[in-house]
Order: sequence, then structure tokens, then C-alpha cells
Amino acid sequence: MEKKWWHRSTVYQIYPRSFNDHNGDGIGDIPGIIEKLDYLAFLGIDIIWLSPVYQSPNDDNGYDISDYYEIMSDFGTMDDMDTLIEEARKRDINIMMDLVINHTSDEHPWFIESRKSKDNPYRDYYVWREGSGGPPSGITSVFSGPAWEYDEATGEYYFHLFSKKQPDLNLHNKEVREHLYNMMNFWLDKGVSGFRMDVIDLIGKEIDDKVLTDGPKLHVYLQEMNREVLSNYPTVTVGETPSATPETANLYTGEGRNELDMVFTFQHMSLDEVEGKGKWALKPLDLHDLKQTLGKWQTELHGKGWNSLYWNNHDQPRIVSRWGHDGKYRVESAKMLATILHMMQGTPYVYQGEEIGMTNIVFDDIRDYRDIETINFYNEKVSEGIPLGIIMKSIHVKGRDNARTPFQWDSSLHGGFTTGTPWLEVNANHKEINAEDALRDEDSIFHYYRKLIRLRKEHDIIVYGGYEPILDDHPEIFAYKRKLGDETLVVAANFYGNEPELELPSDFDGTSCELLINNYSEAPDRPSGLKKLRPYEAIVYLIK
Ligand code: TEU
Ligand code: CA
Repeated sequence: MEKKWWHRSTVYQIYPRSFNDHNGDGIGDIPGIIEKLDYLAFLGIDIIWLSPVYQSPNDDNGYDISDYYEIMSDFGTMDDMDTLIEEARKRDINIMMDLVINHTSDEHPWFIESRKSKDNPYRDYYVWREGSGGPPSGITSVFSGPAWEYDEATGEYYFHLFSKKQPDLNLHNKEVREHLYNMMNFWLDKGVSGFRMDVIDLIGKEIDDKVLTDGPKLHVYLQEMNREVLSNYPTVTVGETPSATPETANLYTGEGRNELDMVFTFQHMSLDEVEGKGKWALKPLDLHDLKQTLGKWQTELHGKGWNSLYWNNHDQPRIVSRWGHDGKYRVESAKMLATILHMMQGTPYVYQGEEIGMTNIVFDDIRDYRDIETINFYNEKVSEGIPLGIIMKSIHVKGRDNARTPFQWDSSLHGGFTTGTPWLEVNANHKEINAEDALRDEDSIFHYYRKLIRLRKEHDIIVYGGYEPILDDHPEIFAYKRKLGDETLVVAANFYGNEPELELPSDFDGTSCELLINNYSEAPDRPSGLKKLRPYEAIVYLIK
């Protein structure tokens, strides 16, 4: 497989609204990001994935774009954006823009035109259908309720898989695709390095056949986009593909396919929900499922496609609260989870705050939440008569605002995020969990992430080694080895708070045996010396 620079890179995701507020209006902004570039460079990341900064009425925090060529005024100006690109470049950091082309805002000029009349030149830019005594079909929105909205002006319905202020574009229209390619060229010409493509698995949808993801034209359009845009620049791209399986991941990312560089799997993210019932139906994680799922992506993409590795993003709860222990073992478990992920093959993504072990938020009052998905879910369930306790429990565990509370920079008021009133409350635990303290403490989660990021740069085996599970049936331990040439990497992690015994084969001891990283201060210097794992212990050996 051809080697690429981003094979050994780590991506850092910034959710601009919650990262750093420069002007004190309570909303994070681009000048705020610029201020923190040195922090990111010190962490060692190579790429920033910037969640949308385009002009938007903010129904879905920027994922509803009304102008692809302007910067949201809350975030700053195009000059600020140019400065960000330039300042990042000085630090060898690439910027990956969020590309949201499955839908626009209903305030985008195309949609304003499109809804005017059935023969408007922009009519076909979106998906319009006649009703049949109600919505044209039973498809529901990801954000609750029907995916169809009736529009008075022409008496037809338009399709929106997300909020009704996010009408779906009709990518089957060649003109639409050409506009989008021009827009992508505009950003690449400015010096951004690529795109994270929002729900890109939807762009080939065939509504009338009820096909949403993986439509027959999906890969045709991606290859066209690659030909028209991506192949003309040295880009790095990642597709957000909730429907992807290892098989389709190889279609998107396989060598010679000329589509995308990598995609995000969602298969591990749905392991703690009741199958078929959606994200809010809670179920405890079974470690076997996680090992099996992540392992399958490791082996099935090896030598063919390329993985993205992530625990967190702006849509998911905080991993240390989700599958770690956000009380007594917060530090150990955050490091353990990071170890499992960062020693795998693929490009790791760190979501802002993950590197200091930020945790979920619990608001008792729905009015403290800002996320449209959460609020719509709440209203729908209340109207169905579901008890409040059950609704709030799901929100506390899975709500997207868990990941969106402002970054905790220090222990001062509002965690140093803003001098004003934050748009979403800062977690009160910023007094104990914040970047300032983390930077000062050499044993912090932050310094551990720094080391993991550096190890990937130093060791080919982390980047290209083959993957084999070990102790696969163990109910509490997640362990695997990687192999490259005559090197073996052994990774062992205790996923829980007990102290399970284990025995690793002595042929792992090799002639030279290096303890690469671990999250407890004292540890045996070779695998055969490891007799048990302490709570949430993780350890990695390199054997030659
Ligand atoms: O998310 C797409 C997506 O698949 C969502 O269903 C996601 O799984 C959900 O938010 C989980 O609760 C992308 C963006 O990441 C998200 O922030 C946007 O709201 C959405 O697209 C619409 O643009
Ligand atoms: Ca601001």
C-alpha cells in the first residue's frame, strides 16, 4: 500500500462554538482558535478538523449553511479565517474543513428561490414531492418527526433528513454538484488541506425507492468529485459514513478507487444502544462486542483501505464518562481508552477536551440544553407521555451537549473559556479538570496523549503493523498484538476497575523488550512479568 503522510498524523477536532472565546460574547471564535494554536502544536497534532464555520442561522450549530463562501459572524471574518490557515501552516498544522453538502439551511438563497414556485430554476436543487393526504412517505427525521415538511407556497413537501431548517439538496442535479465542486475549489485555493464530509453516505439517496444511504450513484459521485476537485490538490479527506461496513469502507478508501482517504465507522458507537431502537435506547456495553467490532475493522481494512480511529466527536458523549470511569479512575481510564485506540492502525482523531479527560454534563432542566436533537427528542417523548426521569436519563447519557460544553482552559470563572456568559454552561468540574493544570502535571492525560501522538510518528509498527487479538474471550481485558517485520507490539488494557490476572505468552519477551507506554508508574519490564492488571491499567511493549 502506498504510504501517505496522514498515515502517521493525528487529527484534532475543534467545535468552534465551544473552543475559545476571544471577544467575550460567550461564543468561541476563530481568533480564539488562533490563540490556542501553540497549545495544539505542543500536543503534537498535524491536522485540525474544523466543524463548520460558514454563515449559518445556527439551527444545528453551523451544520445548516446559508452561505458556503462567508464566515459566520459569531466566529469572525474571512480575514480571521485566512489568518488561521496561515498561522496553522507556520506550525505545520493542516486545516480540514467540514463539508456539509447533503443539505443547506432553508435560508440559503438556493432554497429561498426553490420554494417560490414549481418552475423556479432552483426548484430541482432540493427534493420536492406531492403529498398524498399527508407526507409523501413515512421516512422520519434523525431529529424526530417526519422528514417531510409541507410548504404553503406551492402546496408540496420538501425532504429534510435532519431539521426542517436543513432541506436536503438534490445531488442528482448536475448543476448542484458543479456548484459544490466550485465551492470546494474555493476553499482548497485558500490553502485548506481537505474536508471532513458530513453524512456523505447519503448523497446518492433515491427517495422514492426509500434508499437513503449507499444509493446506486454514491460512488459514482464521489469518483466524480475526486476527479473534478480532490485529485487536483494534495488533499486529505474523511467521510462521515454512519452506514459504513468494512466492505463499503474499502469501496470508499481502497487503493485505486479514487474516492476518499478514510471514513468514520459508527459500528462501535452503536454498541451501547438497543439494536434498531436508535441512540436513546440505552444498553450496557459488552466488551466482547467492542473487541470484535474494532478488531474486524482492523483486519478487514489492513493493506486495502484506511481506518479512522475515534472515541469522541461533537455528536457523541464523552468517552471517559461513557466507557471509562469518570470518578475515581478518571485519569487511569482516560489513558487506558486512549492507549487501546492509538495503538491501532488508522488515523486517530482527538476531540477537543478529550486530551484533558473532560466528562459528560448533567443538567436537570431541559432549558439548559441547546442541542436541537436533544430538545426535539425531549418534546416528542414528553408528548408521548414517557416519564421525565427516563427521558432525562437518556439525555444525560447520550445527549450531544455532553461533548459541547465549553473547553475547560483553567480553574477560573467559566473555565477561562469566556469573560462573558457562555452560550452553553461550562461544566462545574473545570476547577479540577482543566488544561492549565494538565500542562503543569507531567502525569496528566494531556501529556499521555502527547506521548501517544509522538509514538505513532516514531514507530512504523504502530502505523503499518498487522493486527491480531489476544485473550479474545477475556471478559475484562482488551489486548492485541501488532506485527511488522521482526517486531511485535503487545497492547494489554484492563477495561474495568477489578484486578484480573493474565498470562501473556513468554515468546513475547524477545531479545529486546521495551516498555513503550503505561498508565501506572511502576510496571514489569517484560510481558511475562505481567501477572495481573490494576484498575484500568494499560501497557504497551515493543519486542524485537
Ligand atoms: O451527523 C450525522 C449523523 O449521522 C447524526 O445522525 C449523528 O449520528 C447524530 O447527531 C447522533 O446523535 C452530522 C453532524 O456530525 C451532526 O452534528 C449534524 O447534526 C448532522 O450531520 C446534520 O448535518
Ligand atoms: Ca466570541
